[in-house]
Amino acid sequence: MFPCDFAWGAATAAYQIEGGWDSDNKGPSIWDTFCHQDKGSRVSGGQNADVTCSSYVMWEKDLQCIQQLGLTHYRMSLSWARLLPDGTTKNVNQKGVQYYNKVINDLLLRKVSPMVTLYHFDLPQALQEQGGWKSSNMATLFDSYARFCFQTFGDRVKLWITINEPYVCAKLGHEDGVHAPGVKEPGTAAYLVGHNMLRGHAMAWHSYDTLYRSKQKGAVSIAINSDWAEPLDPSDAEDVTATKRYLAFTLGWFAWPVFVTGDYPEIMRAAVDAQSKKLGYGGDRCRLPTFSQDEPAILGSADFFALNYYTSRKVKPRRGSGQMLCVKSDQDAEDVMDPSWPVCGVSWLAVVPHGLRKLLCYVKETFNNPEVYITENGFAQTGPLQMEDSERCRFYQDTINEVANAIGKDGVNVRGYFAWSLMDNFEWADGFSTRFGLFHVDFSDPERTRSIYRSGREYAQIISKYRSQTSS
Ligand code: GBH
Repeated sequence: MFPCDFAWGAATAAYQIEGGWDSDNKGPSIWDTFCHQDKGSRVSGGQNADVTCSSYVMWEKDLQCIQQLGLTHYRMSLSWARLLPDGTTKNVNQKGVQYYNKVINDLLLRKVSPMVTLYHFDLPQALQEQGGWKSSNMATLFDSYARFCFQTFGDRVKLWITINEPYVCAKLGHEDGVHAPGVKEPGTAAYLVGHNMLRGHAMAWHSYDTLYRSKQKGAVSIAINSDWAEPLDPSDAEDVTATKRYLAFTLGWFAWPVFVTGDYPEIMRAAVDAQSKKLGYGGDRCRLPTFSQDEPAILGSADFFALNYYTSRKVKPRRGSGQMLCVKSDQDAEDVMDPSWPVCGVSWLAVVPHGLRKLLCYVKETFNNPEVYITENGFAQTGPLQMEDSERCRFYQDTINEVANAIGKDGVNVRGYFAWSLMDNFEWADGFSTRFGLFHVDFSDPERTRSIYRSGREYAQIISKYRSQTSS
């Protein structure tokens, strides 16, 4: 039921695992700045990822973990500011190039294929100072960085993700201000940032398509995060419409332009425009931008669908606070959890494995049956350390079963699954208190010793079971 070349992976991101934040000429990123500013008040416990798992100096330990799990693929991200300290290709940091060359070569030597994300939240601070993602020319700067990476690593890397979760960067980074760069400009900045990220992504995809594809024969996409959502009361027409709006503002915001029309979902644009009008905000269309015909097309700018799924919601229309200018208020949907869903670790993560199967079916129907990689999915642990994490074992069994059914029974073209995460790491605003790893990392130990959780052994067994079925 899993194809023989199915990608069995685990994922990480540079800022969350590397450390070495100022080693060997690396430039600071917006996450370095965010964690260091205001006496560390931005992140839980004043923590930062200056050292974190120390993968910049302990990569071999990660490689051992990868091998112990029997992964066929490893999803990692490149630190833009490690490669290009001021963000531009005028100044290349050879130490950074050497580091990623070693990682990629070590993986290939062990027959593990890298999937490489160019951008996972960590913009070079130098580019933030020129306006960051709010500024229109970030798109071309990103394109130059992407070309540099294709040129430098593309002879060996065949799976690329341009940008991880533009939704999170746009909304948590520029509306809620709980992620770097900590901008709080509700109702305007998030749409602008999302827009420039889509433009940058499309430019990079076209660069790959015209300059590298024929030689390198890889595939490029953008990783989009979305909850699965269902109407709270399926017989209530308002709940049904609110659910459509909910999905239009999460998955649709980024997937619709790339896979369906080259523009934002109509439901989304109509909602933003109506709200703008109601609040007297400068007439139609001025908050949610439009794409220019003179730039590389957004439509068709992905070779597969990259989906990050963590949880599900039940949806009804929003009550009150319709007077606020913000994404939530445009979206006009209130989301709740079903009381029967267990919540793991963090408060937002209701454990709903069957939601993944439904979301996969929705992706198949809505986006014309694309190849899908589940680029992230995971289960968090907080509080006392539990090495015998039977709930997470159960979670991986159930989830992978749902993926098997999506493939076998629903005919979804799922090509791979990446667990988040290979190891415990710096969980953004939550710091180290939230543990997503298949390996535990002891952050009080200078050696940053990695130890496998029971769920890591479980995942390794699942992989080996399915691989032996398909290879015989
Ligand atoms: C992913 O985002 C990230 O790509 C990854 O780096 C991260 O470590 C992983 O998830 C685990 O969190 O606190 O109520 O505002 C997942 C998508 C969107 C999930 C924002 C958490 C915050 C909800 N995330 N959401 S809330």
